Amino acid sequence: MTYLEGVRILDIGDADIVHTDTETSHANIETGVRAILASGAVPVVLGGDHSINIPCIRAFAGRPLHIVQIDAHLDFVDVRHGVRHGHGNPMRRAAEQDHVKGITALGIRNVSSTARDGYEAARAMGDDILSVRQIRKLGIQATLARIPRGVDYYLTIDIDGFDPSIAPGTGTPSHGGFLYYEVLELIDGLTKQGNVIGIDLVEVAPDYDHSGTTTILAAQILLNTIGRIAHNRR
Ligand SMILES: [Mn+2]
Repeated sequence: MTYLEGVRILDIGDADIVHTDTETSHANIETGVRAILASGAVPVVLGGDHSINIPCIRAFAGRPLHIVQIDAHLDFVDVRHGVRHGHGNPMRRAAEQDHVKGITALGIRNVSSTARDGYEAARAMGDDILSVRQIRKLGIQATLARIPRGVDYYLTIDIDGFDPSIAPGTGTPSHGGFLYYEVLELIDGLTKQGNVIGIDLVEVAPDYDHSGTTTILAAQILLNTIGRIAHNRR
């Protein structure tokens, strides 16, 4: 346990991942996130692929929240090749949960994880979807204004939401992504207009980036997110 500017930080270590057994792995993640929530702390969960969001959101059952997703891909696939709990499915699984009151998907672009019917389902289930280009036209403040205020947010950051020029270390890079300050300013605004009660950051694949810049970006955005949560907390 360490203290950073009055913030108590607990590290519960890695969830036990049983390779080839997604369901057991997810159950182990959910147990860990529930333990963090029971302690009164804000879970900050590092992936792993985006499927780890599924047990994280389950762990918040009974706590109404709005999901803010930073991602190149919509991840709203219902079932593909029999897979319901893979990294293309998390937002669909989230939207099915009673405690998830809405989803704002930011940065969605290019060839996606999700086909047309998935986009239609996402919109029908209340997903607000904005591309990087739409956000640049709107500006950060107008983008933030589309997100419900004064509620609890769960922030899920897929590193591929960033541009591959600054985050090449990921499995499905997609050009035309966010730059650092765009995401930081979105997160800064979010922590001022409501409470961020949980975070995951996913899809960092260090082996694909021998320069290490992707992991530094991930650490930088997380450190600054945690700092803003602590600073702007209500
Ligand atoms: Mn994703």
